[in-house]
Amino acid sequence: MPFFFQYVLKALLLLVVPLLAACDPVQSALHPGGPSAQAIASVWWVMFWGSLVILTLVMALALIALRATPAEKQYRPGRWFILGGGVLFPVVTLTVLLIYSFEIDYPLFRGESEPMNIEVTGHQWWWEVRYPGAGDAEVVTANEIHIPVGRTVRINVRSADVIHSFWVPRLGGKQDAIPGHENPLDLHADQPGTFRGQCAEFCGAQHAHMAFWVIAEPVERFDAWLARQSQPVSAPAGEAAASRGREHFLQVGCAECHRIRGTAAKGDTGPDLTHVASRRTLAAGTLPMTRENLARWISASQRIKPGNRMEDFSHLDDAVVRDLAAYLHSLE
Ligand code: HEC
Ligand SMILES: [Cu+2]
Repeated sequence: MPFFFQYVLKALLLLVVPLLAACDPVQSALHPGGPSAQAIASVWWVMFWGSLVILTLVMALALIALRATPAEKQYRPGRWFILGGGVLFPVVTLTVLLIYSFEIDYPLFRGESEPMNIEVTGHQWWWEVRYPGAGDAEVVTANEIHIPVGRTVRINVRSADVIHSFWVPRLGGKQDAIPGHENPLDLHADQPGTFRGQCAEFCGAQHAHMAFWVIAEPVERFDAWLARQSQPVSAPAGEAAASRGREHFLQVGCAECHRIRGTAAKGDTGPDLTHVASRRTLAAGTLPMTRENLARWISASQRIKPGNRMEDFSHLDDAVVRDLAAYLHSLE
């Protein structure tokens, strides 16, 4: 009995994890923020209550069987009982649930005729976000997707290396990012809000640090954001540290991997840093965006996110790192 007790205790402890996780709805599929997530959540609840009812029924029958007296155990159920419970019941239940989930799922893939397009590319281990536009009007950012409230947005999901999976639980289902292939996913937010997303397909060492944010805002705010993001940077005004940082950026090798529109930095293997300081986080949700964290990231990126594809710069002088951080922090 104490043995059995241990298992029960462990099972209860395991149950606490999802219960606690559900306290923070920032990334919960059960707190939908738009119609497709709403549809998915209703399927989830129907399946949940359906299986709970069936489980209770089966457990009750098992309990009755266990407690049967020897005389009662002689009872043999008739053929109809077996056929009804073993064949008819599952076939009918599963068919009904199948048709119901098709009914709900189908509209999720039909989409709107003229959605707004955003290209999202998964990289080990960050997300590139591109708002197509002609020439300089093209906006490129990373790990943060702004969308207008009340409009359907088509995310064209791609990958630059391995298979990733794009998932914003509060806004919709998952879509795989497959190399050499483009998969669409329509998102729609009913209300302004900030929704966390996460890579949902194991893609290597730093898979867990491959998060992103979707920020749904009223159309005017979204338009203002997009207009600002499409601007190249101008020479840093004010602080001398920032101007020095700008020089370092071009000299120590950052520009080989990063683009800063309006400067000679044109690399494209790392995130576009043109407006890096306007983002909420650094390195795909790993650190909050602050000037101190920019410095920490530059000098210790391989300690903070081991194995990530940014070269190690731990050899840089503290003063250089501080200047670089001052410069990047001025890029709003
Ligand atoms: C070999 C290519 C490479 C070089 C050189 C490089 N980076 Fe990076 N950098 C990356 C990659 C890749 C990432 C994304 C890392 C991740 O999140 O997994 C990144 C991320 C960053 C980020 C976070 C951006 C964001 O939005 O999350 C900053 C800031 C940054 N690098 C600054 C620098 C600075 C400053 C230098 C020069 C001292 C530099 N990088 C040199 C490849 C590079
Ligand atoms: Cu991934």
